Amino acid sequence: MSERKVPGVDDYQGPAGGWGSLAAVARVLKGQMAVGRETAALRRVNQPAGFDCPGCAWPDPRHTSSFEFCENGAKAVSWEATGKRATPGFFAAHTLSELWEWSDHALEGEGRLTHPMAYDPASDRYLPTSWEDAFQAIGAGLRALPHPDMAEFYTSGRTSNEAAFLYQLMVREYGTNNFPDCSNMCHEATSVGLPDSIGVGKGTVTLEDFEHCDALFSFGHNPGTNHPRMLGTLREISKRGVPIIAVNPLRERGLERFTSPQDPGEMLTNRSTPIAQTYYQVKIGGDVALLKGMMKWLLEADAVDLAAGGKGVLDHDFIAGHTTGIEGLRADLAATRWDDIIEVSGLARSDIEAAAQVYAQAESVILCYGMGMTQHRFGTRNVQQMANLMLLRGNIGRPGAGIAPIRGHSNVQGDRTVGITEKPTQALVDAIQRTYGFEFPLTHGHDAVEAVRAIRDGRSKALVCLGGNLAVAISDPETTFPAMRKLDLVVHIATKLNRSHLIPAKQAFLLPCLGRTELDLQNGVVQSVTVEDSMSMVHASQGGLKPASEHLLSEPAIVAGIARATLPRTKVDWQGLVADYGRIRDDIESVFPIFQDYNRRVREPGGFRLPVGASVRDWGGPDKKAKFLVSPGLNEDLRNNDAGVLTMTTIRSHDQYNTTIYGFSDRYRGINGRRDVVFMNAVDMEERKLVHGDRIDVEACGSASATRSVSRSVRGFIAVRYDIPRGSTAMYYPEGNCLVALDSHDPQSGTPAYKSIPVRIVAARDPEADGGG
Ligand SMILES: Nc1nc2c(c(=O)[nH]1)N[C@H]1C(S)=C(S)[C@@H](COP(=O)(O)OP(=O)(O)OC[C@H]3O[C@@H](n4cnc5c(=O)[nH]c(N)nc54)[C@H](O)[C@@H]3O)O[C@H]1N2
Ligand SMILES: Nc1nc2c(c(=O)[nH]1)N[C@H]1C(S)=C(S)[C@@H](COP(=O)(O)OP(=O)(O)OC[C@H]3O[C@@H](n4cnc5c(=O)[nH]c(N)nc54)[C@H](O)[C@@H]3O)O[C@H]1N2
Ligand SMILES: [Mo]
Repeated sequence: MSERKVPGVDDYQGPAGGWGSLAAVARVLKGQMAVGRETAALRRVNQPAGFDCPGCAWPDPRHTSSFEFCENGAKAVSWEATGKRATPGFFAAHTLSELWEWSDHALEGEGRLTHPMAYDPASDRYLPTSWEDAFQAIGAGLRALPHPDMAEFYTSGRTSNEAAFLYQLMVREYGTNNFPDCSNMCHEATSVGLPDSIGVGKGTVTLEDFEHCDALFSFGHNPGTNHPRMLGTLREISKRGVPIIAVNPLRERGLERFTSPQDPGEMLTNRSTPIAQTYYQVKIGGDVALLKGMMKWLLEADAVDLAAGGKGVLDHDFIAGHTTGIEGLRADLAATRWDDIIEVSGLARSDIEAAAQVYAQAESVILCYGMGMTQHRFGTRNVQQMANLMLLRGNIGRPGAGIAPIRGHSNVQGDRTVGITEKPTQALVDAIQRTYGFEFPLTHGHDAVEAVRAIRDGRSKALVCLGGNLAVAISDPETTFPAMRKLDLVVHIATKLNRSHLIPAKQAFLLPCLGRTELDLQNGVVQSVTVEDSMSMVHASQGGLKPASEHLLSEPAIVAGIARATLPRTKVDWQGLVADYGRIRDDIESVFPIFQDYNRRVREPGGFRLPVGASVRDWGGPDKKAKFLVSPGLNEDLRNNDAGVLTMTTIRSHDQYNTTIYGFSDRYRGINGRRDVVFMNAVDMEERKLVHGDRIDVEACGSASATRSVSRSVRGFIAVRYDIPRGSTAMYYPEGNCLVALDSHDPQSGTPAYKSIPVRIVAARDPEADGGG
């Protein structure tokens, strides 16, 4: 095939990290008009007395190391600490309809919000208002609803434990459990899948375990972009000679080789450290087939070894003493045919067996995974089969071994721990009753998809968002955007302007809050908040910068303001709690006893670890056993019998943080200055008579397009020939969200199937049409 030069598409040959990382940070800082604020901020990231990096939830080496350089963190911090401001003057100059035409990048690029604003339908603009007027109007709006279940309370995962706790308290006293949450779109398959199998919906490892593992499996996550500090850990593991096995349809550079900006030797000589020893380019959605293939081999090898008088390949003592359900798993694996495993995974039998061998030979294995496993219609089943694999050799609950879901937002795990859940337990009802003297219903509320459905159907009339960009993050904008316009009341608590804020209801409020980097003073006393990372470590975070505007309030103060105005007969001393966050922590401790001695322990360097039963082989439940869980089949719904159908996954570029688009490059994938790309396999392109750089249309089909008569398509993007398995294709999130029907989600966890969308790709009907960008 003659290779055409496509503007902005190159073959990136370098490692992850290295000088490119430093250059990229310099660019972002420049773009954000550095005024010294960012650099001051960067020195305080993840220091014992600094703030928690808002970039990701990867833990810090005891939170005491000197500043660990991370491109992702540097971007997140400078994006928040920017010198730019979206002032009332800015809002006076632009109607919302006008702003709607702006790109997501341009909207957030206006900088930090400075004043509480209220929507004025007559002029289609946000106008400044006072905090007290805003609170009163919001309170009146919420009280006017016929039933509390007609309001939705969304949380995004940057919210601190203190703010999240107050928020769930307010919502429960108000009377609903409608807690749509960003984790419903993220690791919900973990929160739902793992408790049934190991008794807890969290990871079981600590950072120390990575120093002792003998093999590491990485399924469906991209640390080079999304958790760059993890590359340091992977690099140490690789240097110890420990095999790292990557399972990912795309060859992600961060999983291949890394030059540590921390290592002057590597930086000066341009050397890099190889990461993955073996890279399995599984087909999208083929992971369960691979996992079942590995387990099938392990059972067979075990039988052979036992017959020869050996002690077997499985950990029989562990299985007998700690688990139930192995017989069901055996039967399921016996019924699973190699031919199907090979077809669905797209991998050779010898490769699958080799992976199983590495697993079997390692004394202690850690398995990490991310969105490539959870965001499928079978996300929960994926999670449970990974747990099965780990249980077969007792790889959970001992040093150097365990399962490690890699969380996204820096406090998404903590928010759940302190009560942001649509499925409250009787224990929570009792604890709140005991602490505050009010009761709330046990009935389940709405998760993210259910909340949008309720809004679509007119069952919910108000939406309050503590951060995030729900309308853009969730699937199906064609349903979501118009539905949200029909609301009576919308409240956004945010740092920067985004598209969700441009969908006004009858009444809409945009309330600007302090960010992590900023000094939070209450009654003249500096406050700190706390967060929980991916490994259940809780630690304090204290911002030091002068707030972006004198009109900002902290998230806890805003929540308390809304609560006071909404709940005239409240049982909670909102003002007292906000005056001293230590008191909020005392209350968290009284509602959640696992936070025992919270205020003292969080002051210790590095904070403390919350108990995780499975880490010490306490599996909970009446029988105190971990469970092998069977899910028959290999997710055949992904075997596109219909000729011509490809499976699309949606991924993050290197220059974005979820819906925040920092820039238009995706350095490690060779993309520069554009986002209108679809990564395709060369044979799939040939079959469609496409060449590299051709304009294409992508149309969702089958279950993704679901029943509604909406055509789900993306037009005029370009086809990029890429190293990805046949039948699999990828594009960026959120550009791809319009391809996912709201009803296309994992039935167990509700997680939208963002990563397995059946699509057809054809040459663009209008080849001159410009793709989005
Ligand atoms: N810089 C930056 N950092 C971030 C974020 C960000 O947007 N930008 N987001 C934060 C958040 S909220 C989250 S949840 C995390 C997300 O971090 P990741 O979990 O790394 O998220 P994704 O970019 O969605 O990438 C998922 C990976 O899964 C692979 N994949 C796709 N489909 C499949 C599949 O079927 N099987 C397998 N095995 N792999 C598959 C993709 O190729 C990709 O490498 O990162 C957090 N950190
Ligand atoms: N197709 C597709 N869709 C996806 C995904 C995917 O992989 N593919 N991933 C999903 C995942 S994993 C997630 S987590 C969701 C993310 O969904 P969200 O969490 O809703 O989205 P974010 O883009 O992280 O939110 C960004 C906004 O948060 C606000 N913000 C930033 N910092 C703060 C703060 O400190 N306080 C407050 N109050 N506001 C703040 C800013 O206004 C910013 O515009 O998207 C999901 N959607
Ligand atoms: Mo996430």
